[in-house]
Amino acid sequence: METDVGTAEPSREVREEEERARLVVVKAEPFNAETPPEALAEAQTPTASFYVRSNHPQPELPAATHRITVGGAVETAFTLGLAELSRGTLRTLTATLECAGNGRTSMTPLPEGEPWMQGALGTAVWKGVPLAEVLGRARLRSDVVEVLVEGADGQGSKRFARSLPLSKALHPDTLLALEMNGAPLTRAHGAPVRLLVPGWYGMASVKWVSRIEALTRPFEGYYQRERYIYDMANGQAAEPVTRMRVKSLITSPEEGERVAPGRVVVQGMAWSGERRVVQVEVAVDGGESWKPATLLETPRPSAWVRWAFTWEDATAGRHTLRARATDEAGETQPETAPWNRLGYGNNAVQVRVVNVG
Ligand SMILES: Nc1nc2c(c(=O)[nH]1)N[C@H]1C(S)=C(S)[C@@H](COP(=O)(O)O)O[C@H]1N2
Ligand SMILES: [Mo]
Repeated sequence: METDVGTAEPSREVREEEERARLVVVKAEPFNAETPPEALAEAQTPTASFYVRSNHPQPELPAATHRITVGGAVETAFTLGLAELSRGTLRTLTATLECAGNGRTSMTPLPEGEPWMQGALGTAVWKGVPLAEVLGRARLRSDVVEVLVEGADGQGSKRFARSLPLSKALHPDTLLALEMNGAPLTRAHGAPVRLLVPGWYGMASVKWVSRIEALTRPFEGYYQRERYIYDMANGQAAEPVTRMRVKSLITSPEEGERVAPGRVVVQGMAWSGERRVVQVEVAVDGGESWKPATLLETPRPSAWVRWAFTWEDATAGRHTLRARATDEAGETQPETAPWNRLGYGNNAVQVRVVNVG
């Protein structure tokens, strides 16, 4: 059969070009890019606009032949192909991913690391098989404490690998994800299979999964012990970065936008790890005059909730807007997040400047 160039599917290179065109590039190689502000205003982030965070060049794994090695402290070690994995119990869920370094550029003094503003964030619908199902087949030994999941990127000790405590590894929402937003994963997001750990900062959701190992001792690897830790640089032992802290963002009006005086609808989203957000408040023009916003959806665990606030009497001039979320455990966003050497977990209240008139 002849190939009709005019109607052929765009090549992978062309698709990747398009993908990059819709992102705010932070670094070209390895590719790191933010979700653009207009995409953050959508309830679900389109895959082509979803932020990409990679510590190494993206591996290209052939879906047809890729196999995951499952071993360690298990009764039955085996390898698993993608066709076989996809015959497991498929689960679909909506989850927000935020990079632990999101918002790093507003920490003072500026920590080392990728200069993320607020766009290392997105919400997608994920489909996959619970990691617990695969671990069940392997039958974990009774002395297992953690489960290690390794990607196919990075060399030697810098191979991207992360462990999860057993309880999180066995949680039914922790998935070996095959699909994102109703389509097979793209290479940038971990094709053909990634881990999805709802409620935790993005580093836990290992892309390009190649190996799963049951451990009887805590994992000491580079991306577990040297990175993704809250190092307060005060001589105290560093704490691991885990769940996403309670946070909200304003998506409309956009930064520096000019709006008409009178009634202005302020919109945004809020999330808090595996917890539900119960309240979002908005303050206009500094001070402590916080007023409740309306949640536009029933809050769900592990996914952001959209909210709106009507600013009734906006007068001409420059104004500031702030949003502040509180979760079901009573945790509220701080004015300033605790500074740490690697600049993680910045969930401080943001200031949005708007011009009225
Ligand atoms: N194999 C592998 N998995 C990885 C990473 C990586 O560098 N290599 N980066 C992690 C980090 S820090 C984040 S925030 C998320 C980002 O996922 P995304 O690129 O699909 O948005 O992937 C995580 N999984
Ligand atoms: Mo990240």
